[in-house]
Amino acid sequence: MIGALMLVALIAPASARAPLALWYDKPAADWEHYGLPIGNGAMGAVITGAIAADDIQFNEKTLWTGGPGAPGYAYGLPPASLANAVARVQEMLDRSPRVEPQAVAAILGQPMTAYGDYQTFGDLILTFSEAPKTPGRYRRSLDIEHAVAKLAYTAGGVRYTREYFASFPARVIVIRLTASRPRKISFTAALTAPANRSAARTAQDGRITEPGALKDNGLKYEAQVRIIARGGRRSEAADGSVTVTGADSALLVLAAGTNYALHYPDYRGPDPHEGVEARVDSAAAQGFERLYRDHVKDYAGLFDRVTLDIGQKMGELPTDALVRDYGKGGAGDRALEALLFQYGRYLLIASSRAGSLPANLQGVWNDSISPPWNDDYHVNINLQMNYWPADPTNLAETEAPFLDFVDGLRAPGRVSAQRILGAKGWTLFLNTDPWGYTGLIAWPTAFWQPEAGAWLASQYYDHYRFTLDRTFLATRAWPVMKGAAEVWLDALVIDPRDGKLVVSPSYSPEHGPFSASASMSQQIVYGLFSDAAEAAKIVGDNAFRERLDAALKKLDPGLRIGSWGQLQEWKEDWDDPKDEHRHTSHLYALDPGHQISPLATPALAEAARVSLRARGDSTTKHGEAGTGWSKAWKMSFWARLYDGNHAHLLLAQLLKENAMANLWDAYVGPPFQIDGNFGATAGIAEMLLQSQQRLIDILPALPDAWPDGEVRGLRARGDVTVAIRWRGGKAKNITLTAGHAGTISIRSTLFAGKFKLENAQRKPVSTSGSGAVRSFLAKRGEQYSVTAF
Ligand code: FUC
Repeated sequence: MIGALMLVALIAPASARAPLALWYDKPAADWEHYGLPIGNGAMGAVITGAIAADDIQFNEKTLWTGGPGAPGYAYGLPPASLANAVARVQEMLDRSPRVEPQAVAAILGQPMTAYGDYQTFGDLILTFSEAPKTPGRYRRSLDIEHAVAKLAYTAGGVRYTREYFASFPARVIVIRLTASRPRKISFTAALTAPANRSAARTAQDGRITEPGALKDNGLKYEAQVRIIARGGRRSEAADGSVTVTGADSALLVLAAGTNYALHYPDYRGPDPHEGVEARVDSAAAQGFERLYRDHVKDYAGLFDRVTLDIGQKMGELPTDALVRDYGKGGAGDRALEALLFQYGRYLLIASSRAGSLPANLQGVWNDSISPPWNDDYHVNINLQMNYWPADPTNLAETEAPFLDFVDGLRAPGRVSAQRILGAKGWTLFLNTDPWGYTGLIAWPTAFWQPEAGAWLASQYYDHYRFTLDRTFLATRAWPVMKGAAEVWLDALVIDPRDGKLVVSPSYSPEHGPFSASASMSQQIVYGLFSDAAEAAKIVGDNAFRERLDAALKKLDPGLRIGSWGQLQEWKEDWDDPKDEHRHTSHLYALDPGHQISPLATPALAEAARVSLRARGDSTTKHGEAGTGWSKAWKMSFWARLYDGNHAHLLLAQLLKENAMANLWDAYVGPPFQIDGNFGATAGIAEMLLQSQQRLIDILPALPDAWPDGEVRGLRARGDVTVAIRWRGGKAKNITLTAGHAGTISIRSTLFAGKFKLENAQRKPVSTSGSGAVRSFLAKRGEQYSVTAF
């Protein structure tokens, strides 16, 4: 028996299990639907995998037009104070409760001058003159457990392989070309770039160098590729290309950078030449094996923290077929759902690492010089959503660029708050770029979200809740939160209707009229003030806490139940039950806020449910109801309402309507917009574990479609790492690892029956509480396990 088991183990060791991967049996039909993204945060590339001309489009996050150096750039600031104009709109709203967005934009809007666009850096094109017309056994894949893309095909009895990865430790993109027989690698490598820059391309000693500057703003950039062939011959051409003939294998390393620096007001740093050259040289000296080992160690160190088993079975289908066939039920559907969850984590690691800009609307991947919405940072949902999965799915490190970026908004945001609102503190208004654009644009239905700073600041406090890191709270979160709160201590006005403190003018994102105190505006400010009051207590800023407490007493929290049982979107009962607009922003207090919950505020939770049902789930004939991010947000809303089946329905709709063949989220059809990916991953995490009510809520919204499963490594607020195993829809075992000492409260159906709670030494631990909620005292660093009998 033992012998037989060992034999099985030898034939099929656990590591031989097929890794989580996307794969295709043909080259990409296009970049957007079929390209496979790799990235190390700062750099990204998309692998489309043509045999004869392999076009490796690549990016570096800081290559942007616009900003300082571009004619007319002024950070979006109006030329003179807008305080009087804002007061004029407030008076209009005092007279009449609703004013059309066009009228307000005519008074407050500003031209969007020299805002800029995120740029494609260019393409590294590998031309294989001897490539076959019809290759055999073609396979293009992206292994998301190792973050390696691979292409393989057979021709003339030779198996050719191309591997591609983006190394964070080495800060380069690495490509290796191999063949099953010697001397079979022949190709030409060349760089291309769009015409909106001065590019000087040269090749020498196996190195292509392309320094240049963007015509628009003078931003300097450089790309370098080193081509190291084993065996064969190498030659350089005057056009800056490098040709390799008859080699056994070849290693290519690509690095790119600019002289951008996240530094207001100039946003310029050192010339990129030295840094780029040092990176390619150091990578080339390391060689493929070491680059690969260090990359996988770094990547897996993050990715492997969370595993999800919902009974998925990948089967033999390529990913485009899996997407096409989705909806038939069973293990194949679960395979795609589990893959989408982990793919969101993959994309976050690949597009957001310390030392660069945060993930933008397309993460780091963009093949255009004028991408949709400039591929910027929209802050009325999109940038925020990008970071929703970071803490819950155990990827806190990926928040580093987000935190650096928001820290960096304070300096320009202070000028904007003063010039536009006449207020102290910092904020921004709808969208921003890497150049500190914190002022206004003039698009009537999307230009006025002055609470954006407050929302971003709340995310800092949420990060603190997950980590309980007091140094972070005092040194990073507090200055950001305090500054964001100062704006509203200054800028709130008294509503003549009821004497409450309100935001005015205020606008429910991209929807309806301008009014005073749209629900979302009030909820965001209320949420920030309550978080900041709590934080002030911890950091000992009592004077500020008193100001916040006093304001909170008079602040309208933005929570009203209307005539048809809905949660009102505005202070007046204007909601239309037939309205299917994609934004459901008035549910902010349910998610990501925490003012509404079925346990603490059941009536408001019911009203949120009514509103959500009316808004609908899917893409409608109006076109924009079901953007990817809108569905993803609704997943989280339903999860927080404890309706796992409805959350799952939205996940299914997102997979059917918004997932492209490469699992990138489509806005509606194209364009690709990555927030839906990140939001879906966060939504799945919310279905399995929640912790917003000082309670670790186990399987709060488990859908019927996932009766049995196991998740390991999710994070709960209070610095707890959680694993859950469930059968028949009920938790059977919960493991909690406490990062801090203190009381842990858990809510689970497991407590309905007999259970035991033990520490790592299998000693019983006593619990208090009754029914579904039990508490116990945890020691720092200890692991506890709750098991159902
Ligand atoms: C917000 C959304 C839009 C789009 C844009 C990038 O303004 O309302 O739907 O996602 O961001």
